[in-house]
Amino acid sequence: MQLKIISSVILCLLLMVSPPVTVAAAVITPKLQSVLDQNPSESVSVIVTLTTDENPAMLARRLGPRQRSLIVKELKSASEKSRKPLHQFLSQRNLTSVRPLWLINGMALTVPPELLAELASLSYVEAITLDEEIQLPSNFDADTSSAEWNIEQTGAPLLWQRNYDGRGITIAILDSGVNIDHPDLAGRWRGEQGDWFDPYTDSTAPYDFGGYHGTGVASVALGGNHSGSTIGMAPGASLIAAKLFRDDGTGNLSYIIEALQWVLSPGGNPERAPAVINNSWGFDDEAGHCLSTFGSGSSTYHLRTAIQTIKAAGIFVVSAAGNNGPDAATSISPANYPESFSVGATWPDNMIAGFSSRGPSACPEDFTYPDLAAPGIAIKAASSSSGNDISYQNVSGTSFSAPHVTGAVALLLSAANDLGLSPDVTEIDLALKYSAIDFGPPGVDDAYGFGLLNVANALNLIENNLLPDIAGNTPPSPPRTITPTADTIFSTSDTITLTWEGATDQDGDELFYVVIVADNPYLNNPLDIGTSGFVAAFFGLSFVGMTRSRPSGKLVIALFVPFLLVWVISCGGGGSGNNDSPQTTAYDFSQTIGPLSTGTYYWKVVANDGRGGVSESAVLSFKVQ
Ligand SMILES: [Ca+2]
Ligand SMILES: [Ca+2]
Ligand SMILES: [Ca+2]
Repeated sequence: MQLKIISSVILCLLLMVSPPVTVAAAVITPKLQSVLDQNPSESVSVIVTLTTDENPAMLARRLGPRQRSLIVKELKSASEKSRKPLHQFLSQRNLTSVRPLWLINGMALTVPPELLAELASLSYVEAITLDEEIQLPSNFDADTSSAEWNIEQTGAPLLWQRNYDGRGITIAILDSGVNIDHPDLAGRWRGEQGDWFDPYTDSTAPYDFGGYHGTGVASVALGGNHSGSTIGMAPGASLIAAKLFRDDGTGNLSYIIEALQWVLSPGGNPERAPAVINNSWGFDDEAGHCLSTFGSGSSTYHLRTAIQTIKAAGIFVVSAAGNNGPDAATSISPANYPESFSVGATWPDNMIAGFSSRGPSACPEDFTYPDLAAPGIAIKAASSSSGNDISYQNVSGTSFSAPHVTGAVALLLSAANDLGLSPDVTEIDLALKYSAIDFGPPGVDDAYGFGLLNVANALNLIENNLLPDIAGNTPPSPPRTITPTADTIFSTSDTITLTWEGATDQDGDELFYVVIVADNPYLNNPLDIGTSGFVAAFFGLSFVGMTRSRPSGKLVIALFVPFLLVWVISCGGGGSGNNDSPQTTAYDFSQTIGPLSTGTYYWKVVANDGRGGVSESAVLSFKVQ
């Protein structure tokens, strides 16, 4: 029996007091706490989030991408309402300099340390996290080999020949800024009110600074041919941009959240949201971590909520996979969120770059990492901060791989418009993956993901209705968690066996199961349940191996088994005769974990049919005393 359970989520929460469901003390994240411990008398910049009945990503999913304006309206009004008592509390203490973050139902502010405990005790405060700083990635190198090979490699010119060049599609570049007057970007700027967003200085006109990172990234997505060769994927697309970093190259999470808010509603108008956003940045210094929870010493879980909400509103999210390779499990956030489309970097000869971050993803449920590879070494890119300065640099890094995919998405959407098709974000995602050219180990792997980007092949899948049959795919039935349940109490020396009844899939798809165990009901920061101690309760039955190559991942029990049940028969008490009707507890799968320290634990099982169909069990809990 080959069971692959590779855990990469770092276990920290066991050391924390677990927040019980109903107790309303807010969480101060470990990272914030350590800052406070180091500088106990200094004011600190934080993000405060507020309790809510419906988390923003859930709200966005409920309303769906066709109701983007309503999503924005409801997020704003829900957040405004929940912020009210906090505003009051703060103004009584003369703290009025706050920035609302409706996308995550919170606000950003700088607070004196003595106020933190008081804030944390407010019943409507959900969490107080450090407003973390992030550095602009610097990916430039001095390589001077020739350039536009990279665009050719993706098959983009084949779409241009058919007049599909991204026209009518808006790309948002979230980066260091952008020089819209560079001759290769001139004419792309959409230029409506609110198309430029600079949360730091409220500058009114777009510009770039320093290494011209954003200008380079934008030029790979949609640059032109001023120098005699086309340097961008979708030269007909429109550009809008947000400046995520100050001119010194630092940025803070709260401003990134504000920029993501802007994505949903540029200039206050959700109708003008871009079709695709490019994130050539990430928490590089926390490679191998899934920054979506309170754990891992990080507070960046708000970023996950923001990205989830944008994706649910129908916006395609592309993220650079990071430059932390070649070691395994070097994924970074936000690229390693399942909602992000992550892109690794290749050489001109299609070899994966050594620096390109490798899977498996640190985030549970992120099926592949990276999703795709695209050229990322010796890329010719525009390079100037303002004005029509015709400068170029040859640059390297996954920062420049990502915009190949961003431009490809614009190309596919513009082609689809012309063809009278309207693929949604999931279909674009599938088209890119299933048309990729396989390199490295056969099938999906941890270096190339599905393979090398080929946008002409991707269009072929969309145009000829060759996408994996997602429309016709039925998600699996939910797995049914069986034991343990809320009234089960274990001791700290017990190993604990979780059992569940497998899901069924109408289409006969093989199913993968992900077991998630955490010490909080939100299942944030799942425990590392390790590679040992797995017990499958199957007797005398053979496994059918996985039929697809897939990077083994995280808390995944990647099993494909014939449907089978183990009947635990408890015979009724005494009496004559042997006709006791069996009391049955049926389960197909089990997973042994522990021992665990005292606390209440929550767990669920996710079934995935590998074709976009996912179903989740109910969440059960148990206690360890
Ligand atoms: Ca992904
Ligand atoms: Ca491969
Ligand atoms: Ca299915």
